[in-house]
Amino acid sequence: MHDLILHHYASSPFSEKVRLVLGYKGLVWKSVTVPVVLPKPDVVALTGGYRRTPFLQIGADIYCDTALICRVIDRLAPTPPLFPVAASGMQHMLAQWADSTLFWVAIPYTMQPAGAVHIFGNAPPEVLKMFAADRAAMTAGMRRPTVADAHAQLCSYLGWLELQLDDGRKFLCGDAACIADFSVAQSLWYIRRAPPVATVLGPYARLGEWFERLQAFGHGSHEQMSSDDALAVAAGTAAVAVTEFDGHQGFEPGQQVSVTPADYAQDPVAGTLRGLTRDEVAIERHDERAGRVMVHFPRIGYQIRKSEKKDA
Ligand SMILES: N[C@@H](CCC(=O)N[C@@H](CS)C(=O)NCC(=O)O)C(=O)O
Repeated sequence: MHDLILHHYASSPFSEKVRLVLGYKGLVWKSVTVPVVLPKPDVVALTGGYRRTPFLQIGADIYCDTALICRVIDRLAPTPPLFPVAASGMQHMLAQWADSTLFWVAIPYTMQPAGAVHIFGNAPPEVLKMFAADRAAMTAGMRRPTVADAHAQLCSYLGWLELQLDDGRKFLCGDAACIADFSVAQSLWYIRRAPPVATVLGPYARLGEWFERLQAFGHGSHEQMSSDDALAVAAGTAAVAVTEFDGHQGFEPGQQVSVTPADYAQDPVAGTLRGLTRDEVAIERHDERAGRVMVHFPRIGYQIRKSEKKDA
């Protein structure tokens, strides 16, 4: 099997979700550090325009979005399972809620001035300005909660999570960890990075113990890799052949399409449609430096549109 190459940066909560999953599975992986803000030329060479963090590279296959990345990791390393049967359908719904609703309350809450000082450390004011401008452009059109909204909503959500653990269970959906635990953990991890605002977590003792259990999984073992080397891996490898195609979704294999996140960072990725299932879409594209790559997205949260040109 080719190496698992995670493209990420240290302070990214969604990356922490995947790092913990890699730890849970006890995996060995390569770590490529990507820029926190645009421009991201080496990212775009691999993804075709998707700028969000993290993404997973396996040879010339690029997996975008942690929902898909976690499924791919679980497929490659099924033990211990990330989607235990006993955790039922609820694990998926809880994970989706945490990745969207909880995340978009945890971030604005943590980024209030008292928290931002800790998140950015000694970064000069230009860096803060650049970051704010980048994220404002990325979320244009989204109504983000004020700090007051975020604080109130966060307290409700933390109360719900505490209640979920009320019967003494070890993890959110039972006695084994599941995808929902990792999705919720990333937001709490981010809040905890800013001690003056992390006091909000204080009253939730069970949640605190649960978080320590998650943290104990660690990050597996990894080695640093340069983005140049990651590009060379893609260029020197053939993407896996995608064969599954659900012809009932109004698309045909070989069609030119674009795939775009439906929520924020709506940068379309254009390519030739190769794979389509209920859960996943795969498009093939060519880049001067990365060569032929297959870029995979989850089906949920992404819009596929036909382009004009047809593939031969
Ligand atoms: N639905 C995506 C969301 C990823 C996401 O929003 N990541 C943040 C970082 S934690 C991001 O992309 N920020 C902008 C950037 O890194 O360029 C996923 O599950 O991977």
